[in-house]
Amino acid sequence: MTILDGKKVSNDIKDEIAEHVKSMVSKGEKVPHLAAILVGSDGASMTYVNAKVKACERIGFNSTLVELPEYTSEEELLEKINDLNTDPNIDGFIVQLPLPDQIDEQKILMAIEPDKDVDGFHPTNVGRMALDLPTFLPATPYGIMELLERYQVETSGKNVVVMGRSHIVGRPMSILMSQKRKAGDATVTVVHSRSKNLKEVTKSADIIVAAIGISEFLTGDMVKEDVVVIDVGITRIPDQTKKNGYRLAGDVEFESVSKKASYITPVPGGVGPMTIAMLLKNTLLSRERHNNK
Ligand code: L34
Repeated sequence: MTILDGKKVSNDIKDEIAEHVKSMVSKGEKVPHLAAILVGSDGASMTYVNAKVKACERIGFNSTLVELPEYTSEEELLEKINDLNTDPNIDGFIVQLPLPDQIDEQKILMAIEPDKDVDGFHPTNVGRMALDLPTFLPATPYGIMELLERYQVETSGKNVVVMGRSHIVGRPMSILMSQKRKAGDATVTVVHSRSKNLKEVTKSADIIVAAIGISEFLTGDMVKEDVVVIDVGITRIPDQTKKNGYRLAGDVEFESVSKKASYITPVPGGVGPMTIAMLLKNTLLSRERHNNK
């Protein structure tokens, strides 16, 4: 069994980007500038956004963190987005999800200028992804593709089962892995909460991408020998033996599934850090595109 070490690979990617930034600086070019909007103070969201800002510092990007209170109105958030859309110093920005209930997420994502949408969530960029046109790939799926590629996991002709159909992970993963591309050319099945005979389907999978958001849902008895498992889930489980009061659990029961797997991502240290690395990669791409305009 080989651990797909997202922590290590994400550090490699960050080092590569940092090198690139150095050369930009030496040529007197502007360095990439990422902004993130965080609405409210959800603990997990704060952790992820802070990690994004810290990663920018580490690799020499400029970053801006816009923190808005939980009670922010949709209109106020749209105003902030407009500011960032029109600010020539910002190459790319994200609005961290989830958003509070008073804000319509779809409306917000559609307000982001596709040219600065380094999350790849705008319908224009989702459409471009589906048509295999150059675009910003959503960071989590992009990170999974990169991880599979760097570990040279064979995907061509393999049976891939994507568990979950979210707009952020499941749906784009199913599209990317069926495309003619690196880590693609797979035969993809999407399962979700209405699927029947789930175990039968997962047992037939060569590769499983678990992105349903139910902790430790996928167990050893649901997979075949030598399966490749990508665990996208990350849930905080209250645990008084931990100093922060919780432990992190994925959608996969690591203990039983890892015994059968040929490759598996851990939680933490798997998909999460890759998400951050690929966001940085998209921001670099955005800067380069702006340079060439
Ligand atoms: N707009 N919202 C937007 N873009 C995104 O790409 C995200 N996502 C998801 C939630 N909302 C978003 C993230 O950033 C999930 N996500 C994310 C990013 C980083 C990590 C996990 C999820 C991460 O770094 N995880 C660490 C553990 C961090 C911890 O201690 O909690 C890991 O090793 O998995």
